[in-house]
Amino acid sequence: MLAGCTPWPEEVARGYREKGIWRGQTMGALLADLARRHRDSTALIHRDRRISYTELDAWADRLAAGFAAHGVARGERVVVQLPNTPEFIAIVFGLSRIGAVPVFSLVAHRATELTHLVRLSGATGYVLPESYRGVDHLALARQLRAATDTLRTMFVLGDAADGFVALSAVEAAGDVGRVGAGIAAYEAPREPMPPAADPSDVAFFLLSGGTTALPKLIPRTHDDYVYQSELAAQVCEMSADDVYLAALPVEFNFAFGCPGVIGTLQTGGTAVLADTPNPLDCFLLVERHGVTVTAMVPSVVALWLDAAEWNDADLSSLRLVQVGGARMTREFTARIGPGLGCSLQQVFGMAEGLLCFSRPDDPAEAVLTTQGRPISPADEVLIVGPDGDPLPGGEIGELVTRGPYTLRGYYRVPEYNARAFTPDGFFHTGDLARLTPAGDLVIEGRIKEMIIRGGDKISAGEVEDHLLAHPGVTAAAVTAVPDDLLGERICAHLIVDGPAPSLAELKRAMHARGVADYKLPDAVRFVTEFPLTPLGKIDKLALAAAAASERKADV
Ligand code: OOB
Repeated sequence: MLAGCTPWPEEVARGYREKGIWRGQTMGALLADLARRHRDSTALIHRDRRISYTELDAWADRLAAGFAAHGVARGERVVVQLPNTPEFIAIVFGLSRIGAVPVFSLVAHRATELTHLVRLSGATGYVLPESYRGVDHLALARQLRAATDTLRTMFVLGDAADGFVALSAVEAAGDVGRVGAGIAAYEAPREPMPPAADPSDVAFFLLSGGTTALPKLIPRTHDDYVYQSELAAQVCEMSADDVYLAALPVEFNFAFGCPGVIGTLQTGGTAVLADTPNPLDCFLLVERHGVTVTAMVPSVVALWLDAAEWNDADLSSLRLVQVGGARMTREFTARIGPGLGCSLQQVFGMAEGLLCFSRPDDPAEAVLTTQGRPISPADEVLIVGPDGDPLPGGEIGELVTRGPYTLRGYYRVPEYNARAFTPDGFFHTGDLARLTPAGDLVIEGRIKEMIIRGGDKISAGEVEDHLLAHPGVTAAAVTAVPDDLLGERICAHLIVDGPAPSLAELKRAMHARGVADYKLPDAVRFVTEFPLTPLGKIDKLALAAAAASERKADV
């Protein structure tokens, strides 16, 4: 396994293989297999483009050979930052075929986050859009190259500019170069590809929602991901007739493989890639392509529900809407099925692994009020107290888990891993949960310092660090405050020396530092001292409660 990653213990891995949980298939080989089975069926739709399984496979091959021809070697990391496009999918498969490891960056990431990702991963390559939503990504990339040491090649989706390699040139190099494991190889055998990746090795890195200052890298192996997305598709009863809408960004685990695009392909279905999750864009796609399944975060569902009330789009093809990523009230979940005319599936998930789904035949009340059960019988889930000991049934405690698709360690952070994992490999999720008598999981809160703003996860510590860099700010604490639309918003509690900066000033300064916009604080309060817990730590619960009560008083 790639150095810096923590493998599953040998005997555990052997058990997973013997039980057929891990099939020994790489993502690249999976696509070749799917192309053999589903040939001319439509794999991907984006705007007016339709890409068949055969085409996707041949495309991944050309990219694989092209990346290899451009010096991308097995085991090397390549940061991939692209909007929802077929290129994203083809590139991930292509890189995987040569054993290179994509690092999934969010499109919203800016210089600060990208610099961190390149440094932490030691990436030699970076795939980026030319520009996206008014942001000049070429300029960002130049800044990134100057700030980091390892980046060798920057691949751009768009026209070639000085210092960049156009993806079209990568493909062209692949066309005349080597062709590998895909079915194209059988039709046109040429030079052999570099040795294929090992199924137990890392296929790509996902990003953690972030509880520490900056995101950590989550190694996902071929074995574990091929299993996860296939199983998720089974639980969702997916078939070749299903049309999945990737309304959320595909770099988000939910839309990529829960079952997402990958699970849809594994059952021979069609994945439609949306440019935005906005209801008006997505309703057109549902109508046009007969979408049957989609996945959303609660704040997006809220927009869909409002829009569905006055919009007369025909959503009758929808059969299942998966909703997860943040907490929902029963009042809210009860609106989803009737409002969209389909079944609701609650999902508790994390990029780190564990997925819990409610099942189609669960009692209606359980679907409305719980996050269901782990998708794999091999998932182990415990609710533990502060001392780490399992709590009696029904009590609220921290959710810890291990299993065949849950990581055993983040990349290159051994000290952090020593705290986040028990010696026997259970991962501390930082989520507070309980189990119902029927065995369903209910998320009750979290102990990790994370804010869930709409679909975005923000680490309090990271925002605090940026605020502390502002002149005059002597202490900063960041908490969530409840919000009707987004679930939570970001509140900065500051102690300042001198004149208090305005919220707009703080936001401008953070933006100028190259921080992604979704992390900018929504509110600021100034205090003269922080309340402390009995252990002498900043009492964030008290701060959040004070902010919430002031907000109520304002209304
Ligand atoms: C998904 O993944 P991440 O990695 O962005 O965030 C994981 C965290 C969890 O630890 C939990 O704090 C929160 O998001 N979360 C939920 C939730 N689902 C996730 N909190 C309450 N209720 C839920 N249903 O968010 C993710 C990944 C795959 C599928 C779905 C969601």
